[in-house]
Amino acid sequence: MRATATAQPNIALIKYWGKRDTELNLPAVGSISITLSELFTRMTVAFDTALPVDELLINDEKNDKLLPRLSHALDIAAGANRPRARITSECNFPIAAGLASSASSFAAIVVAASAAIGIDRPVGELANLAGRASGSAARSLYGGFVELENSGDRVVVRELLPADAWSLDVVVAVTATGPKPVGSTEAMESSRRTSPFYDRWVSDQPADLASARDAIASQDFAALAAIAEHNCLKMHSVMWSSRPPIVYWNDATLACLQTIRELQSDGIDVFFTIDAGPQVKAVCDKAATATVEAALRETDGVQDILHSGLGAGARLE
Ligand code: 2P0
Repeated sequence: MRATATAQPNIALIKYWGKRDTELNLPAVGSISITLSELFTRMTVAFDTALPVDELLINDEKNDKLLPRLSHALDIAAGANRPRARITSECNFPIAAGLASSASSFAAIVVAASAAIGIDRPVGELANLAGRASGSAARSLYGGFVELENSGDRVVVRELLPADAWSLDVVVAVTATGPKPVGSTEAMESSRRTSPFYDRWVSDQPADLASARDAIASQDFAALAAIAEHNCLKMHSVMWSSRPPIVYWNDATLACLQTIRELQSDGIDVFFTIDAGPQVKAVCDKAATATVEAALRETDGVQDILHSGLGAGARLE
C-alpha cells in the first residue's frame, strides 16, 4: 500500500502547447524533450483506509494548492474508489516557476501510486496515465531524447536517443523564483481560443518534429539549435498574441537571449529554450558548459544557475 518513485523533469525542444481534448488531456501537437539528470522529484504514496482525505507534504510543508491535481492523478492511477493517501514529495528545485516541476511530480506519482495499489504496468501504460494527469509528465517516463506522438486517443511516447549517446548539458538561468502568473493549463486553453496564430502553430508542428528527429538522429547540433529556437519563439508568439496576452518573460529573460546570441557568434555550441516561465534554458555541448554558465551568471538579473546533464526516466525506488 506504499511505494516511492523518482522522476526527473524534462525540457521540451519541440513544445507541447494546446490541447485536442481537455477531458482526456490529449495534446493538440506532438513534442520532443530531453530528460534531465540532476533535478528530481521523489514522491512517496501511502494508501491508508483510515485516512478521511488525501494529504500532501512537499519538502516537509503541507501544500493544499497542488493537492487537487495530485489527488486526480491518484484516481487515474489507482481508480476513483481507492483509499485516501498520504503523499510526501521531495523536490530539489523551485516548484511552479517554469522548471517543469509538474512533469516530474506527475510522472513520479503515477509510478508510485501504481506500485502502491499493486498494479504492475508497462512503461508505455504509465506514460499514457501520466499524460492524462499532465501532458509533459508522459515524457518523463523515458530518459534521454523523448518524443510524444499526437495520435489516437492515447499518447504514445518513445525514446529517440539514450541519455549517454550525446554529451549535452542544460544550463538553467533562473531569473525569478515566484510562482508564474498564469498556469500552463489555463494559458494553453486561452491560446487555443484566442490567438490568431494558434491554427498555424498546430499545422506546422509535424514539420518541426521531423526536422528535430533528423537532427537528433544525426547528432547535428546546429540543425537542432535552429529548429528548437524557432519552435520556442513560435510557441511564445502564440502566447503573446493571445487575449489577454500571456507574457512569461522578464528583462533578464531577454538579457539571457542576448548573452546566448553573443556566445553563438563566438562559435560556441549553445542554444536557448524557454517554457511557461521566465527562466532561460541553455542547451550546450558539455565542452562549453563552464563558458555558458559563467556568461549567464554575469548576465543582468540572473539570480541563480542550475545545471544538469541528460538523465533517466521515472522509476520505483
Ligand atoms: C512543454 N509546457 O512541452 C510545454 C512548453 C510549457 C511550455 O508542457 O495542462 O504542465 O498539465 O497538460 O504539461 C507545461 O504544461 O500542461 C508544458 P497540462 P503541462 O513542456
